[in-house]
Order: sequence, then C-alpha cells, then structure tokens
Amino acid sequence: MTKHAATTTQNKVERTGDAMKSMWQRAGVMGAAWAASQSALAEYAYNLQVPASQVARDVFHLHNLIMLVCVGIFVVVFGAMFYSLFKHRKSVGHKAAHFHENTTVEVIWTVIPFVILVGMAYPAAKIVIEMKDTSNPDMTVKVTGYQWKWGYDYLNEGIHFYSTLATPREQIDGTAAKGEHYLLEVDEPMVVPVGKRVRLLITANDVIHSWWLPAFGVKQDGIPGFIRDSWFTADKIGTYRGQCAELCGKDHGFMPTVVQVVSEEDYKAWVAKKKGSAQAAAADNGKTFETAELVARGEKVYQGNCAACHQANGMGLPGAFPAINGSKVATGPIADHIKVVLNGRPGTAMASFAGQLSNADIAAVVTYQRHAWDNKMGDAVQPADIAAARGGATAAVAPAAAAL
Ligand code: HEC
Ligand SMILES: [Cu+2]
Repeated sequence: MTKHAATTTQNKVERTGDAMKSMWQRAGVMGAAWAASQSALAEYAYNLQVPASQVARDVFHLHNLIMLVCVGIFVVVFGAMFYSLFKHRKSVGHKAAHFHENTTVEVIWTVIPFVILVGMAYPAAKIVIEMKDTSNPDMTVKVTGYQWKWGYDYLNEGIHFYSTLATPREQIDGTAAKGEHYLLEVDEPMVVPVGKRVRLLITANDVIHSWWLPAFGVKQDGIPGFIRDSWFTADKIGTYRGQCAELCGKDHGFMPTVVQVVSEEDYKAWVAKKKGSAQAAAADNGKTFETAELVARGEKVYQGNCAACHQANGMGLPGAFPAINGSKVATGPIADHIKVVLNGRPGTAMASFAGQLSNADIAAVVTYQRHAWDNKMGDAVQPADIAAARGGATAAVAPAAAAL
C-alpha cells in the first residue's frame, strides 16, 4: 500500500467516525426534545389536539402509552431480525437449525403477545367505558346530522337551531384569501356552560354523519332511525372545532362542528336570547311582508339552505341538482312550488323543509326563487299561505303563534 493510499483510507475512517458521532448526537437531541414535555408534545402541529376534557386527556395518554408499546415491539422484533440476518448469514458459514415443535418456544411466543395484548386492552377498555357512561348529565342536547349542516335541540331549554358553514363562498372558490378558521366556522355554534356534564343524543336525518369534536374526545356516528349517545364536560372557556367524520355526500367537508364553551352566566344570557329570538320567529309567521322584504330574507334562507345543491347562481349542478333559474316549478303555479319545498321529492336529495324552516322562511325562499336571476315572476307568498298549505292543523297554530 502506498503512503498516499494509506492516508486516504485513514481520512475516510475518521470521516465515517465523525458522521456516526453527529448522527448519535442528533438522535440524542431529538430524544431529549421528545422527552422534554408532554404538553409541548400536545401542541405540536402533527399531534392530537390539546385535550379540553378528561376523556380527551385519557385518550391522549392512552395513545402515548400504546405508541410506546408499539415502538418497543418494533425495536425488539426488528433488532432480533437484523441481528439474526447479520450474525447467522450464510456467507459466514452459518448452518440453519432444523427443528419442529419446540414446546418451550411455542409457549413463549403465545404467552408474551397475550400478556402485551391484555396489558393494552385493560386501559383501553377502561376509557371506552368512561366514554360510554352518559349517566347523570347536567343537560342534554340532541344533535342531528343533515346534508349538510347540524341541528341542535336543547331538550332542557326547548331551544332548537341549525348550525351551517359560515366560510364565505369566495374563500372556497379560491377568489379570496382563506381565513383563519377556513371550513371550521359556523353561523351558530353549539353553546354550553363550562364544567357541566353535557349528554349528547346523536342521530341523523338522511344519511350517516358523525359528530366529532377532537378536543373533547367525542366522535359518534349519527345514524338515521337510531339514537346514539355520548358526553363531555368541557374544562375551559373557549371555542372548539371539529368536523363531520363520516363521508356523507358532496358537502361532507363543509359541515363543521363548533362548540362555544362559556361561563354559567353567559350561558343563561344566551338561553334567554335564543328563547327571545324563537318568539320573534314565531311572531314572524303571523306577519304580512312587503315583497322586497321577502326577497331579501329569502336570499339569506336560500344561501344557508339551498345553495349547496342549487348553487348561488340558481343554475344547479347538471345531472345532480336541477337549476331553479328557469325551472318549470319556480316559474309555474305557486302552489306547486310551495309543495315541493314543504314535502320535498321523496326518494331524491330534495328533502322536505317543513320541519327545518318556519312559515316565514319558506314564504321568503319561495318568493326569492321566483324573483331571482331570470325568473322575475313578480308574485309573492305570505307565511299565512304556507300555514294553509301545511294543512288545517298547522294553520290553526299560526294565529296563536302570532299572539306571542
Ligand atoms: C341536498 C340537495 C338539495 C338541497 C339542499 C335543496 N334541494 Fe331542491 N332539489 C334537489 C334535487 C335533487 C331536486 C330534484 C328532485 C327530483 O329529481 O325531482 C330538487 C328540486 C327542487 C325544486 C324543483 C325544481 C324543478 O324544476 O323540478 C325546487 C323548487 C327546489 N328544489 C327548491 C329548493 C329549495 C327552496 C331549497 C332550500 C330551502 C332546496 N331546494 C334545497 C336537491 C336539493
Ligand atoms: Cu356529514
């Protein structure tokens, strides 16, 4: 070997040594950072959300525990495998052992996984039982999934409202910059008092949806015709956001779940306000509106309830949702138009809006559809007409509501 070749080899060895050293240093730094703090870990963008309820905290710690067990198994299994591959390879002359039915080995490889599995199942089962224990709630809210919004019924307070996406259309279409809570914001969030045990009764109106709020550790399918329950107690005042977690059609990604946790007093004030606006809405059913008022109100109702399918420009989506602009129904007899909105078209995506919208809102949206775009019908319907179309029973209720 020449002198020159020897130094080159020497250099190479040193460089490899350096590389090894810095690799271990880096691993050490990463390990220290990992161990540094569980809460720092929780805020890491790619981790689970910061828990805001006891169940969510338990789920988070369970996740960490199971992850550690998995990493341990990974290291042991792959360590043994690579050690065997390297040490017992054919090129160093190793001869494979040929044996069958070694009882000791078989007992060991059955007992060890069994112990590990039971060790994992025990804490997991404990938390699932905790999640499913909906006894002794302070309040109960029924949550209903619709294509594509959430309905909330406060069973103790008699409050009912829908919660629809509030992200402006321009942000979705990409003609405006996306906001901070893009697709995670609604017009009316669910409001609950802090520290109270809230029981949720979750169901759906059309297809399966799933009410998911990661920070509370709640994720429950809403299934048409069934009621499932879940619960949470929020630790801290704030706004918490989740999404529908069961693929439910075209706007599945556009029906977020938003919960606003407030103080006891703020909750009471909110309940009073909601009850007031329910009375105002009932009073509206007894009013007679100017056509312009109906059109303006109807546009809002249309944006919130119809535009997802029929589109803001009234053109629908060919093959799926018919255009309202120029539609025979929206330019035909008004009674048929009302009937479609009240009854829906059974067997199609056109649902009945009889339960979702008040008489005033239905009158407004029908009037709007007949005025908007090229329809320009010029006619109008009043809430009383809708009450009449609903049939005697509801019509009789309308004057009573007007008295409120
Ligand atoms: C989930 C999607 C969806 C939503 C939301 C929706 N519709 Fe429809 N709508 C449809 C479909 C689908 C049809 C066609 C049904 C059929 O095949 O007969 C339809 C038909 C109609 C028609 C009859 C059109 C025609 O020319 O036959 C009217 C009127 C109408 N919808 C009004 C409304 C109003 C008002 C709203 C909001 C309050 C609304 N729709 C919300 C899906 C929807
Ligand atoms: Cu959904």
